[in-house]
Amino acid sequence: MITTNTCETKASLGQTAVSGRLPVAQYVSGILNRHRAVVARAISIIESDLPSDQALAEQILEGVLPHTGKSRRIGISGIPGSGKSTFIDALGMYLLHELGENVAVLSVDPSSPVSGGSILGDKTRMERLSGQPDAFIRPSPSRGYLGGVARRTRECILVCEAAGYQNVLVETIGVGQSEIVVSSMTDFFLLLMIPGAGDELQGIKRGIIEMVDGIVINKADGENFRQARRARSQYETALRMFAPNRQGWTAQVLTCSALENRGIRESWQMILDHRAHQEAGGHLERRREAQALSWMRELISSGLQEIFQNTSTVQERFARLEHSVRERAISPSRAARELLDLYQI
Ligand SMILES: Nc1nc2c(ncn2[C@@H]2O[C@H](COP(=O)(O)OP(=O)(O)O)[C@@H](O)[C@H]2O)c(=O)[nH]1
Ligand SMILES: [Mg+2]
Repeated sequence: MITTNTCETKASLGQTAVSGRLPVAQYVSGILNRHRAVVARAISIIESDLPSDQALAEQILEGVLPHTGKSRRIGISGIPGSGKSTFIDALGMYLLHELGENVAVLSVDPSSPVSGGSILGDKTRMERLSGQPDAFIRPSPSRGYLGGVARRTRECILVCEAAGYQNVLVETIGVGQSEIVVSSMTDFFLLLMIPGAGDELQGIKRGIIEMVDGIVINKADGENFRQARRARSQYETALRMFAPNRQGWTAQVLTCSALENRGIRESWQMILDHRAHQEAGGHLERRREAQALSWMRELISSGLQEIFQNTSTVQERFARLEHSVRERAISPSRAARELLDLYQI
């Protein structure tokens, strides 16, 4: 036996709590058999910064890669408090109990209090879903990389996919850049909004809208109901100013109340409609191909940067050149050139 329940609890507390490592094959088979504790431990290894774990993570990923690609990858973004966790809780329950599907949730939310790698706020707000055997919920500390999206989220998606989760939902806080990152790793990018919070704040004017596949205005209940309806028609008008995106899809706008469980079915239908559109036009494959290639390029750039910064000659000169740039004794481009030349030698 590979795991016990306590093992899963430990794994969900983050890398520091994971003691010992299994052989690669056991991670791979555990993942493929949807052994939740093993999935959780594999994700901890992927998120780990230890060099020895990085090699193991790569091997695990290589092992599961042939079994990836079958899930619906859905990014859900919105400002803190817009109801993302509540929405995911309701949507997850709908997927499980109305459609008989399963779901994995990767939640990256730097605004939530983090304790030992788990995010307390989200645990409590996905109360119903977190108790379900067919739901896997994994909060991740963001580590401040790329506007709040955990660096390894992409790889975690692959692990969940290999584990046979039909739907992988990625919750992320909307702080500008994170939307770009999440939309670059998902098939459908949903922006959850609330009435009356201001367009600017919610990303409407920052070019985010061009990446959005759908908008859902949440909290359309109580005294917010009318305002939500009004917001919906305003966003619909605003969206008409944009041509359909490259895939020929025009983002839709819906309203819902995650709290009262209304509009969840419709939101899911929008995602399914988009999926059908993507599949009919061969867009899904192209989108994923483009995503994989840009991911590779991104890894090359960050890898090169790491090698560069770890080069001893560069390290020796870096501070001095920074000082000179600050003093305007040397131009930034000249300083950069000197450092790059050092690296090339
Ligand atoms: N009235 C109302 N409140 C909601 C709704 N969805 C979420 N909330 C509340 O909004 C607050 C923030 O929700 P949460 O899901 O944590 O938002 P997140 O930060 O985007 O994940 C909580 O107090 C929720 O109970 C909704 O549909 N209607
Ligand atoms: Mg949340």
